[in-house]
Amino acid sequence: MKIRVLTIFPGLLNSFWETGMIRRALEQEKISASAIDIREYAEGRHRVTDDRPYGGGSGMVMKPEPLAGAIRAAKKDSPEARTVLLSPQGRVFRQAVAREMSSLEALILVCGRYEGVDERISRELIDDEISIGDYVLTGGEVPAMVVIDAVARLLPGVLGNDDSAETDSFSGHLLEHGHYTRPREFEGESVPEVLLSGDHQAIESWRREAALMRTFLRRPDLLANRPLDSETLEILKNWCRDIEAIIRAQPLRGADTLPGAEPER
Ligand code: 9D3
Repeated sequence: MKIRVLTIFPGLLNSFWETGMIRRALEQEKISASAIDIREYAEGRHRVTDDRPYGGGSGMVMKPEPLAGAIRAAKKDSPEARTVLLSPQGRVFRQAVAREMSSLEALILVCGRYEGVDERISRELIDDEISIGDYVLTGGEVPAMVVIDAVARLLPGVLGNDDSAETDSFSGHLLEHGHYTRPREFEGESVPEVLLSGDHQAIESWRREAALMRTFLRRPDLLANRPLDSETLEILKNWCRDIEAIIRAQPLRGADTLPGAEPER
């Protein structure tokens, strides 16, 4: 996959290209990627890329001409590319969007700065607009790195293990169980016994239940409106039974009203 990032701060991506999975993917030519300085397409001695908004107001807008020049040059270099603008107005980036993008031959990522880009750019030269979530950033460069990171790890041969991208937690729509490594005891806390048992079936059941409990407590939205497999339903029903047993075992007025209870504060 060929990736071009158009930005007025190409240096922001230097350590990104030089580190970890992206570095290896570049070295192994699973991807080709680089940042292009939009300023190189700006005219005049000062190569200005922003201007004041028509109609007034605070903040600046990215001028259309340098952006159009940079996008057209990138498109000429990879005519098959999808051109994506990173902007707070875009559709929200999710794993499904990453999966969809991972099948593209080429990707041009346009990073906005200031208040945004001139609307005529998004109308004419942009195929898709992406936001990484509902919080305010200062520009599209960090979102571009988020997109590249999520997409590149899905490409065949980029992660060491070819199928680990698919077995990862989001593919199953659950959070993962906790992970443990040596030592067996760390600052008074032990590793769950079952993980040391060598009983692979018991370990597998424990992990499923731990993942489901963590998801239920932290991200119940991931469980709602989703078809659950019979094994998951069985675990949920067992929790229900346990919770009902606890509730039924309560005296009618609750332990806090029994003689000897702590007075309420
Ligand atoms: C404070 C400025 N805001 C006015 C209420 C609008 C605004 C303009 C430009 C907010 C953020 C930005 C810069 N952000 C991006 O370019 C951006 C972004 C983001 O801020 N959040 C999540 N995803 C993205 S993708 C690009």
